[in-house]
Amino acid sequence: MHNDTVAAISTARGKSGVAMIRISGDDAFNVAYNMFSLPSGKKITDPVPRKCYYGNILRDGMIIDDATITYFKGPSSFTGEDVCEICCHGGLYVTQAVLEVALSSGAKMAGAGEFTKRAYINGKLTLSRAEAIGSVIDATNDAQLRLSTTGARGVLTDKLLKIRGKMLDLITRSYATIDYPDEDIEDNERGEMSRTLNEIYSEISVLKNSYRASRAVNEGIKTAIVGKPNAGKSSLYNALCGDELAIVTDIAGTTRDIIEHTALVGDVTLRLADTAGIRDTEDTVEKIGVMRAKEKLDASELVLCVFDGGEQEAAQDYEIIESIKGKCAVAVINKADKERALSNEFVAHLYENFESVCEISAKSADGLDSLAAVLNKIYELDKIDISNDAVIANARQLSSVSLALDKVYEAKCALDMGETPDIICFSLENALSELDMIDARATSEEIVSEIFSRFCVGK
Ligand SMILES: Nc1nc2c(ncn2[C@@H]2O[C@H](COP(=O)(O)OP(=O)(O)OP(=O)(O)O)[C@@H](O)[C@H]2O)c(=O)[nH]1
Ligand SMILES: [Mg+2]
Repeated sequence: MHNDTVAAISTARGKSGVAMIRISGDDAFNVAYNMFSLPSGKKITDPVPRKCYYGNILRDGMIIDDATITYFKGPSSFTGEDVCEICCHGGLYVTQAVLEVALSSGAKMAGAGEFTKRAYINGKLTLSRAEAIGSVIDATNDAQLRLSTTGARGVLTDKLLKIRGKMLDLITRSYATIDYPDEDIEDNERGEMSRTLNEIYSEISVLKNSYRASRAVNEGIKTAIVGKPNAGKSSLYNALCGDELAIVTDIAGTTRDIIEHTALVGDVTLRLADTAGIRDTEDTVEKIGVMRAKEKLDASELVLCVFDGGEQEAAQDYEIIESIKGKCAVAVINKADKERALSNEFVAHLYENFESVCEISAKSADGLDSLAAVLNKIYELDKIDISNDAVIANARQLSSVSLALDKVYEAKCALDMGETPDIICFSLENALSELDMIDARATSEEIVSEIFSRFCVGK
């Protein structure tokens, strides 16, 4: 179905030492053969797969660049088809020229994500692995890279296969009883099935719950840093971002505009916003800043509420605590390098009102590791090893896993209520097909196309 031959530049556009043009399909070798010759001028007629040859790229018989070429004979290639990879010089013009020679030699231009889509269609990759490869490319920090690499290695796929095996086994056992309708499921068989069902239920629950952690890593958490003026919000923002992005002075009311940046704290990606110190003010510009700070607080998923540990608490501190009610918020007692002037009573109040309290010095960066540990705990990254554990990586996978869990629950209830095996099987089969959507044993062409269209051309 997909054996037409396609080509694209697989490396990023821009000047670089080397660029790679990938050609995949039945005619990959013919296309490459037409445009490539060895330094002696000879053609390669019978290439050794996976061996890299050096030579020249020819356009109408003229050398336009020197390059290497590697032939991967299908199915032992990324796409599962015959593939030729040409590495030429990485100038914008030369790369485009080499691609155009491939296109004029019979290849078609590959669409977005086409190579990965072909790999998926040819059974080289499951859908969740293909998605994870996309995330490896998109990763902007170490936690995202570790999480995506785990998915790309097939850890989720393997976990799903194991759960699938247990479900199939249960279905087979239930069918065995259906074949002998006069016989009910025996008590010991019912007990055994119930144990397996509970196991399946808890394994799928763990997967479902892992989405909280993976979302914190991949998508990031909208976070507002709030507090009264001079508490050290901008200093904390700079410390977390690892750069002096926000202006810090000892003048109360320094920050007015919202400044936003992404920072990795622990394994959590924070989409951080530094805001104006919240207080009553007559200054027109600061007033707007305070209003924006309050709006940002309302719109954020997580609030880092900064208190100046070196000063006695003020009425504003209590007001700010009131405004975070109902939100996920961490109290950050700053300026730990100074003598503590906050009252014990106030600190106790913080413990009552916040998810967690940590003490730091934004100036010296002391205590930031405890803030990282608090965030890992809130987003359950203390329970999951993103370098090794199977996790649900996106909303599509979450939806399938949630529906599968509901169906397993239905099967559990049916079994507990002494229902007949066909009813239990019905729920289990539904659960199985929901679970199968994740690795696309049963996903529609439309969903598959939508997933791969998010990839760049050349991937
Ligand atoms: N000793 C000490 N001083 C700090 C610490 N963090 C911030 N400061 C000082 O506190 C003052 C205010 O810091 P900022 O980071 O500008 O405070 P802010 O909360 O952003 O202030 P506004 O933008 O005015 O609301 C500056 O003089 C900082 O150097 C700290 O951990 N220890
Ligand atoms: Mg500030």
